[in-house]
Amino acid sequence: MTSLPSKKKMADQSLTKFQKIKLEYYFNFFDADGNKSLDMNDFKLLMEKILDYTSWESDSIEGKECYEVCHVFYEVMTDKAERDQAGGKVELKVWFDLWNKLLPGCKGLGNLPIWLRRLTPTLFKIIDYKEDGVIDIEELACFYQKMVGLPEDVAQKRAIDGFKQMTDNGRYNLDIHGYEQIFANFLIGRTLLGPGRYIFGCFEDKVEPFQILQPAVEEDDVDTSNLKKSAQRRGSIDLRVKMKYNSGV
Ligand SMILES: [Ca+2]
Ligand SMILES: [Ca+2]
Repeated sequence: MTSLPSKKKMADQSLTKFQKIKLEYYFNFFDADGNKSLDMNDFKLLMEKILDYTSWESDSIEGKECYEVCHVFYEVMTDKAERDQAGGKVELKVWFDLWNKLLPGCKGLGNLPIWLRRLTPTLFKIIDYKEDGVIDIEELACFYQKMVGLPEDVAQKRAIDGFKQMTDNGRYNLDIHGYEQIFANFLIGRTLLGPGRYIFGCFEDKVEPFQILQPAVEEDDVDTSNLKKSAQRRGSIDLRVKMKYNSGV
């Protein structure tokens, strides 16, 4: 006679639609071939993409660490799917079910299992390609464009907006400690509020589908003479973002 209320209470803690939108972007990051299912082929493709983006050698400390963290992630996820689901496919439902179990009562990344917790500092290192221990606006824009796949002009504008939110208008450095807190907000935040929606730079595309985006800086306005080698490898995005940020766009 008294079992129904507890079931209702559990349902109230299930993922909100905003959390599902955010978590789908996280899923898409790992779904390197884009077929809406995670498997070891995605792991191989993602590692190639990361090494190409970061210029880490596969046998470097960073490359090996990234390989190990990501490999464990894919292994655990596929093992879970083997155990819990017929066919063993890690599709979005499995992903949402996982977070539905983990997030109720979760206060921060420290409450997550280690194989998920270790992904966050790995992501931070990938974004921080200048290796100075803080993420800057140029790095964020590069990540949005090259690793998330946003169009260049969208990536630049989103990085400017996101950086302001994630640093409280530049008041704080976006170091690993700040990034982990924002990542926790990305996972745990049940509403639109908070800087966590900028982790993958994409959230606004879903909640504001008719948003008019700022036009990209014209090619003629960009002085590319001082671009360093690393910026050239990533395209001219660094300099363009800096110009837009400085001009207050
Ligand atoms: Ca896939
Ligand atoms: Ca940096």
